[in-house]
Amino acid sequence: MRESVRTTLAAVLLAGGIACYAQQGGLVQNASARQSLSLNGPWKIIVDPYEAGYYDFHQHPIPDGGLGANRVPAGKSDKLELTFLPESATLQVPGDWNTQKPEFLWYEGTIWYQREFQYAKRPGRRLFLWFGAANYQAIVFLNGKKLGQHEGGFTPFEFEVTGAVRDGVNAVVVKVDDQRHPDAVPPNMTDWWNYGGLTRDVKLIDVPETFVQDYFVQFEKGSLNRVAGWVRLDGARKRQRVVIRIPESSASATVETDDSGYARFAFDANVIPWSPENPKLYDVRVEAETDSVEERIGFRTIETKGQKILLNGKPVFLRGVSIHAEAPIRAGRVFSEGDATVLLTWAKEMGCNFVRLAHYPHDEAMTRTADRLGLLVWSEVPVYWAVQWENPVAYANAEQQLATMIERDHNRASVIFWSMANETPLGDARTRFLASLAAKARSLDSTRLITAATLTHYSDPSTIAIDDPLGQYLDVIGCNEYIGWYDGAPTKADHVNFTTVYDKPMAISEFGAEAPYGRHGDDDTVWTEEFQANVYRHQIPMLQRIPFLQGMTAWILVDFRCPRRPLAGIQDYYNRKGLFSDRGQKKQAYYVLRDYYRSLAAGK
Ligand code: GCB
Repeated sequence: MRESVRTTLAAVLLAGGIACYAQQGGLVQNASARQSLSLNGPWKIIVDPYEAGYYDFHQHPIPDGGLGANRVPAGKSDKLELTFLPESATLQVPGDWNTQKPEFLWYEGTIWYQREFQYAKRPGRRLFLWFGAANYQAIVFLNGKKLGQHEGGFTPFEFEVTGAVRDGVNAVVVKVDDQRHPDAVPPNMTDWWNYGGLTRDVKLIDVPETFVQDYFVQFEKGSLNRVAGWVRLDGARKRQRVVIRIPESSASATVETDDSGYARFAFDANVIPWSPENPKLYDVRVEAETDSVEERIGFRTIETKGQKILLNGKPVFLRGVSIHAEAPIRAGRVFSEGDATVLLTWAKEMGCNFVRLAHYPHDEAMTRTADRLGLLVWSEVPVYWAVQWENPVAYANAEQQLATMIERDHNRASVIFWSMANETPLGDARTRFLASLAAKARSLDSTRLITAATLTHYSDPSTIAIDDPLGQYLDVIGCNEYIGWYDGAPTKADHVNFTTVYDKPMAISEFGAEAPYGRHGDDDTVWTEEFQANVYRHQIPMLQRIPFLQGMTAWILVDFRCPRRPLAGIQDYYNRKGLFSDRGQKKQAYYVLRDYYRSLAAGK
């Protein structure tokens, strides 16, 4: 039964994981650089709203895995119903199901995916079946055997399948279930579309028996000429000599890994620091005796000093915008470099040096493209609104997603913030939960800043007081405020000031107003472009008055689908706070913000 699956998950997550669960810590780093067989393309599907392919009529799991067994009729009298046939419908992977067939737009539940692949195994190689993301729960089978399962819609997971892959034809079956649950992360209620499916790349990664499983390469904290980090090997030959090399700067270090395959390194390197103005990336090679891997990495430092944020030792003001992982024009979840380039180029052209990737880890293409284009990134886990703060299952799940987000992107220069949460209600249990997440993030990565988007409140009618107790666990305090939209008229901003109890920088992580593109009226008429632009015009002087403000991310770059937004003829199930429409048209507010960001960039 569903509940028993979820309870087992809790037990396993709390116990630190066992083999049957997808490997989430210790994933193959830099998966895109690895030799692999892409499993993207058309997969057969079976829509299964009752989960009849997994549970029998009394709701016990079917012993052989049901559809996961991938059986074919044994002969003409076999009454097999649970089987994929040549007539089965197909869906493209990667891709959400909602935008691939009109009848799936609102679907929430289970869809089974199946595809075959040919493989010629090579001795001495290890194989990993890798998923960029599946929203929300995936149960994975290979050649009729259950490999395990994974929960969390936005982070990669993998299974080692060295022994399970056959020479010749193989079949993968995945049950993907995107039903929402109150104990999940995110919980039931969100302000975005619950796009289901195998939403990111799927591949079979092939690595040597002992391989470079992970590495972290960055400036040593506080230094602009020393590179430091670590490397970890996985496999039988844990002790090896490993060279970390930056050929362009003729810098390298040679280390010996220990019995666990781990070694730290630090070496001088004459490299140009990465910044939005000069997003310089270097080829970095990690060469072990049995394996080597290469990727482009930028070097920069990020820290706070009092109420300032310092990038490469110098104060930086974050001119930002929030972005949902929703592709404009084609619609649907972002999954490619093309999607990422469109969104991030629009942000860059607007004068941004910063983006908030709301409200969950986006496809790796986004952070890699941000590295390339020169955009600083706020990266976030979907600890959103009303999570079950006292529930250890929810905590374990959130921590797992956080750890995997950090693990996947810890070599991205663009990423400067790990965000723990968005708009969570005040309360001791919530603060304990988030403090613990923040401690976990710091233990995994001491080089980046910890933040969260908090809710604001007034200490008197014209003063917003920044005093959320969560602030003590953060480096930068994110604040969402909607003066002019949920909070009064646009002109209210003319009289509001901010105070803080923290000697820390603050970033306004959301502000904005809603208007469909092309809807016009005067400045006081809601749902018009003029009203939205007016909100921005009154926000900017208010934000300029906040001495401890070090950045802002307007809500939001592009209109996005949202089931909570039914208003006919205006929202039509879109959140219309975009500066661009979902068709890529610029609204008036776009120009207000662009002009402000350009003047900031010009130092005015
Ligand atoms: C918020 C949420 C964001 C919503 C936005 C809105 O405060 O953080 O997820 O989409 O407001 O448009 O209401």
